[in-house]
Amino acid sequence: MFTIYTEDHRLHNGKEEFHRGKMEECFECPRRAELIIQNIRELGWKVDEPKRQVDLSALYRIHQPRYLSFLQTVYEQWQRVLIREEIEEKIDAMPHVWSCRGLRQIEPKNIYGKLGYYSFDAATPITAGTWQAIIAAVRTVLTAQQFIQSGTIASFALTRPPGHHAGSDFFGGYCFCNNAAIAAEAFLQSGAKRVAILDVDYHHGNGTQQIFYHRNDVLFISLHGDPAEAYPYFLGYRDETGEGVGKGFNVNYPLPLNTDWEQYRTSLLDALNIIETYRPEVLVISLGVDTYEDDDISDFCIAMHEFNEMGSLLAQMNLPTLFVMEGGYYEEVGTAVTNVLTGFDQAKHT
Ligand code: SP5
Ligand code: ZN
Repeated sequence: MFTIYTEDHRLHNGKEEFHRGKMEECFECPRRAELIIQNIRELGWKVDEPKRQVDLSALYRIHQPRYLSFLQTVYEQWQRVLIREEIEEKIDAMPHVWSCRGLRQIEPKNIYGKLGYYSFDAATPITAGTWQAIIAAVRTVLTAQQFIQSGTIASFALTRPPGHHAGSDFFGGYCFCNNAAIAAEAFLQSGAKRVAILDVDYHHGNGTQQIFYHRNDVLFISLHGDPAEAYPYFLGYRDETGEGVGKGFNVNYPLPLNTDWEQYRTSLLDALNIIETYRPEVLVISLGVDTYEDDDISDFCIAMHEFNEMGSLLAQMNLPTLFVMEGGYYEEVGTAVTNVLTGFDQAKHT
């Protein structure tokens, strides 16, 4: 499968995240993408760099301008605070306070206040090169999108940082800009009338849902750990079906802990039926492989070889398909990804 990749993802290099009551080494690290590209290179697939001159207007349609300016400048502001407070250690920017029920939603001037205002967790550190990596990921997904637009049947955007937890004006869950949503918007900009996004990451795509909740030109379907039990907890229930003209165009499959492939497959087939009825012109897959049985932060039980069948079921939709990398936190992450993509390719050729 034709892959778009750039080493610029390495510029986003968080040190620690808040996990189980203390700071632990980041799960979302450059090594993840390196493991994946290594597997892809071993298979001899064509790999291109993202195009430099790609049109970024879809990025500005999906995310609020003031949120994007915040992302672009936050690390400089953070650095100034560290210098003023005479801290020499290079510390990543990270929120520690949030607004909740009963509190106000006003953007504070203070950097700690701003970090909390634009985020929902303390697992998504911002480093010196984070903004550059974010833009590199957006260029990556938009380059892959362009290839599909011009007739390539499928492509894989090896994006890092991932995107599906990022909303129009918030970051979290290792995500800053919603690569899959930006690609969907770009398809619409270039003439598509209906786009479907299917999110198979273990975690609910809360950002993607928020972005398209009031719209009917993007159908969003997510299969994920039940929010009553699983991160990100505060969205992803079955009764969230969209609002206004978006009613019926958001579909959630909250699944119990320890869901295995047989159970997963049943919901996936149901989701694929809904997509078929919607008749989209393109399919965007938020490809998280953290549903694997040995993933370090998730609780599903999909075996490595079962990812091939996932890919072949997706191919049976017979749609131009853009795969966008999301989660997956274990040594064999590259094998899981190439199993999905190989399953897809093989089904296409038979
Ligand atoms: C893109 C993506 O996959 N983001 C996921 C972010 C999850 N971060 C918090 C993980 C909390 C893990 N809880 C441990 C439960 C292990 N049974
Ligand atoms: Zn995930």
